[in-house]
Amino acid sequence: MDRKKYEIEINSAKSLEQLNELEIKYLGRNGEINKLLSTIKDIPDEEKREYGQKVNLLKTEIKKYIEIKKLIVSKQKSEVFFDKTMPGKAYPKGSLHIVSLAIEEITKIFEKIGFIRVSYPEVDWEYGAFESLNMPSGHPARDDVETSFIDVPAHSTLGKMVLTPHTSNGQNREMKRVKVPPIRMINISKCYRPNWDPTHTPMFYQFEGLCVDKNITIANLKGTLDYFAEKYFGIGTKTRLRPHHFQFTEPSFEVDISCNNCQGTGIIGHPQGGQNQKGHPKGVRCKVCKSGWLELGGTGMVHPNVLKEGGISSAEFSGWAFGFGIERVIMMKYGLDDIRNYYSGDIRFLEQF
Ligand code: FA5
Repeated sequence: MDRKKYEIEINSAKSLEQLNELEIKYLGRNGEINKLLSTIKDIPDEEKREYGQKVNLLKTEIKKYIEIKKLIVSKQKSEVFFDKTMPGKAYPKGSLHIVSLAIEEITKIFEKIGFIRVSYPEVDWEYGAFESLNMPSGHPARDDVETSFIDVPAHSTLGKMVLTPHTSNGQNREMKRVKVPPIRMINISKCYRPNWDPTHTPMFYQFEGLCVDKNITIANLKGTLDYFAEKYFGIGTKTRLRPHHFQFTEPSFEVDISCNNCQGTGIIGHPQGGQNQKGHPKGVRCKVCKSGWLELGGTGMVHPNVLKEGGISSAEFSGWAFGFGIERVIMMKYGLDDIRNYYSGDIRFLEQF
């Protein structure tokens, strides 16, 4: 159906009667939408789902369009005659943004195991974003996180002002706030990096976990990651750690979670099961992960220099930290392919959540 056609028709309607007629024309039992839906039998099987989704989206759009136009027309009419006895119009309801929903959910998951939600500045000094994290001025690791600087005079000891490229700037602040561990922090804040592609936006959110206490080990870290993965992504989701490098953790890891689309096998099984000629399970490669695993983000044991800078003795205490992207976990949970949609302001996308 020509999308412009219905827009023009609905827009040029001048009365509620005309709009009612258009409603029947498009949404009625013999209307255009049902005609489109009735042709679904002629669509190839693999395209049926997408076709159905598109027609349903169109239906919602037309419904909304007519609803809004009816409001406009009745308002114009009411300027002439206002009937106080008419029932009120039901305005479309708003809802929380997909990122706000995820922040609420993640906060609750960590609060349940004693973590305290904090929010540290998204505009900070170089000291918080780098120096306090074992990345002295001029250190090449600083280039790994491309940074936007604010055009104000530098602080004599804290350096230049930056838009924080990660939530790790909260680590030093939290250590200095708590002074003596235990620390169980979940820091959720906006971060900024000059990127723009399907998996990167210039503004994005990270959530940073920090746990410091006596006898904290990688086993605690792994247990917490497993707990988070099962709560957020669903029962049965597993995590694995791969060696990596961050200047502020030692040892450092990348965390992967098992893909729920293929149950971590990387293969969508053949209905009859069995093995192919090479002895691999029969089936096709999973389109979501390709390998059975999806990359979640960075983690590791807090570097002794970072503890020291926060005023905490590394002889007495140890800790771990992680930093994951909120947009990325949403993407992984719902199988989305472009995080730029989150910020497009397109209500049709946002209404799905
Ligand atoms: C860091 O930012 C580390 N600070 C994480 C960390 C914390 C490691 C504590 C160890 C201990 P990285 O640059 O990999 O790491 O970013 C972490 C996550 O942020 C990425 O996996 C990604 O999900 C998200 N991310 C990074 N840049 C962007 C961007 N431009 N848009 C959206 N998400 C992003």
